[in-house]
Amino acid sequence: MDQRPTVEVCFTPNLYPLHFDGSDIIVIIDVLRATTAICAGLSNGVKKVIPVASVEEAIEYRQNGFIVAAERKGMVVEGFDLGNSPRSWLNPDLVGKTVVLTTTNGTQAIHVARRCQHMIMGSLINLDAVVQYLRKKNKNVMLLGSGWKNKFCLEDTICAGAIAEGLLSTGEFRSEEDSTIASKYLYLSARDNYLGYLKASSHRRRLRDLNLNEDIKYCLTPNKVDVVPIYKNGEITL
Ligand code: 3SL
Repeated sequence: MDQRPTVEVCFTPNLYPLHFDGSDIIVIIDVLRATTAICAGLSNGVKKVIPVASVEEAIEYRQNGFIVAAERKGMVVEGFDLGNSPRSWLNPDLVGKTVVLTTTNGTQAIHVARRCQHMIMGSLINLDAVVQYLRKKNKNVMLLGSGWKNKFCLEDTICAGAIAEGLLSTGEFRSEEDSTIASKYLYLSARDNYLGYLKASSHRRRLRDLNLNEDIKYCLTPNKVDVVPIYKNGEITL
């Protein structure tokens, strides 16, 4: 029997119960833009991130004096300090601070998987760091795309495919699911030009319409940072 650990892809949070079979490590992926913002912020000195699923919870934290980032429909929710533009998370004022975060999809995916044994944040900007981390752990991995309101999305799937390919190409991991094969092939056709490949994708169009092209470029640039954010007891730290 093949004893190698598995790496599998789950496209969206609502499919999580169907795919979850006790995988040891869950990698949450929200390339545009939640997990990218978390990686950018923590690598820039943010102390910890507290992800919350609802704006109501975020309001409670704000009332208790926390810095709170809240995004809905791609925009900063009125009355909040910041949203999930990764570039705004590079602000030196955030160094050493705790930031509470709620977003349309990324923090929902974290919420869905919150009871797993071990959860980390993946994106294109920390791609190689995640692959190295998972190789060292040598455990069964599930790559969970955040999607858009539980619909399939291309950029998270491509990132999942990149991580899967990084592990499978070592020969140390195996996969059985068609979702993993599909993600891998999407990644292989996109890897030479993520920006061009994703030109017509729904999320890229949505953010472009909000004049967030610079964010898109940032999020689609692989290996800008060398960190692996880890979720434990409701908090994300390095
Ligand atoms: O859902 C999320 O986590 C987002 O990052 C959505 S958006 O990029 O702000 O549209």
